[in-house]
Amino acid sequence: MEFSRSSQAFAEAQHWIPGGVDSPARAFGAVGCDPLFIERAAGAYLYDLDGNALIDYIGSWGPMILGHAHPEVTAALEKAIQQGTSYGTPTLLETRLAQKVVAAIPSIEMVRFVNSGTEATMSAIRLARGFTGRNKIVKFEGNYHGHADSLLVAAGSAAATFGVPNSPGVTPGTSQDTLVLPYNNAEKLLQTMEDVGKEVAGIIFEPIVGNMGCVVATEEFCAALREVRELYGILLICDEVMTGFRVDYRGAQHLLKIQPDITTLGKIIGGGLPVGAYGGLREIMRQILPSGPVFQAGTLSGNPLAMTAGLCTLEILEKTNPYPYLEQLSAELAAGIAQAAKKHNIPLCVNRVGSMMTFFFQEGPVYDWETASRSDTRAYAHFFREMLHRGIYFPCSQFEALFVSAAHREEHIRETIHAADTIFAEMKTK
Ligand code: KE4
Repeated sequence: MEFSRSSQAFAEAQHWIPGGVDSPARAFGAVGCDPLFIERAAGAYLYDLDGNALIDYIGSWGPMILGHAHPEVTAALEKAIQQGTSYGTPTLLETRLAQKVVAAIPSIEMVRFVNSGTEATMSAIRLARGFTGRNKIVKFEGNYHGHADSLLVAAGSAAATFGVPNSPGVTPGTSQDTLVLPYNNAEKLLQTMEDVGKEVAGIIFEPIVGNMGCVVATEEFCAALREVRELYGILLICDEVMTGFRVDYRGAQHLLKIQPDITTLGKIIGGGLPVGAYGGLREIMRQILPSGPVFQAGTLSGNPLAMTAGLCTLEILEKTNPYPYLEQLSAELAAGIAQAAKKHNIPLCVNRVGSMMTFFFQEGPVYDWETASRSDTRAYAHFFREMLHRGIYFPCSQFEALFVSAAHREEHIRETIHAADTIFAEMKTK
């Protein structure tokens, strides 16, 4: 496959936009080639500037569970745009989408819409601090919650030492209020909260991690989260920006049977337009301005086009219930690629929940950042480039999840497994 027009576009973009991209995740930095510039998308396909059709397993990093340019979503947006694009006023659309989110996720009694997952998690943390009057928060290694300062923090030097900035521009003053612990380590969490639990406003976690690659919270870890919540009055902030409406219509919290105080959402609830949300128990959410003192605002929050795309997407998910189909197709993809790797003696560990999965290039198991980071990222980069040349668009990092959409069909799965098989056969000989 030829990608020269994307490379030319990338060279031009780098003159005007830092790194040539508006988000580093799409820069292909970890896979050793230029990013593709996409002209349009439909169903399971992306179409790049060079006219290549690529089977898309990113789906805009999660939102496109129905596939691209779903006719009903497109039609709803074409109708909505005739009414204008933004009013800066309340609209019924926001109430309707709020009612849908509340109906789907029992732990959410009220919800506030914002414009990104970052805004959702940033606001959720401020709310937890405002509600409890405490300053500290806890996050976990390998979990990503967007780029708010207090979340761009690496683990401190010692267990009880609070975090250190992991980006220039984040101050020690900010990061000292964030404690970073190993994910899926119940003992460490319980032990550390014994010392500092009473200072902690909230614990934010991905219930099924997408951002170190796919890793699921263990029952023991979920039990420890529930325990420290009860023992120390810490709020649980379940970050379902990626998993919300992805792994189940009722979220990962339904699968893991965990009852958070605050849930953050994004991606699918915007149907591909910029929407984030945070929601939770009424007594907590009422603390948000103007019903309460915790400040949060946004010019385009609840934008009518974004609400329309989100509403239509959730309506289609409710009406068609694609989850059994997604499970069947995703299981076939995971098993087929795992079988091909085994046949060619390529070390591969597959973690999957529903239509979200990661192929780790290692024997496994992968259950936290330390084990995920043992993956052979060079082998993954080679696999990614070879898949791309076969017209298959996988995540451009070993430490991301891939997604199957309701627009994928058996033939796409078969083509992808066959491509992986041919690549593994070549890799074995190297
Ligand atoms: P955004 O600010 O990118 O909308 O959402 C931040 C966020 C929060 N929480 C979770 C669990 C997330 O996965 C994300 C964003 N996910 C990444 C992909 N791993 C977005 C891709 C990108 O940054 O371009």
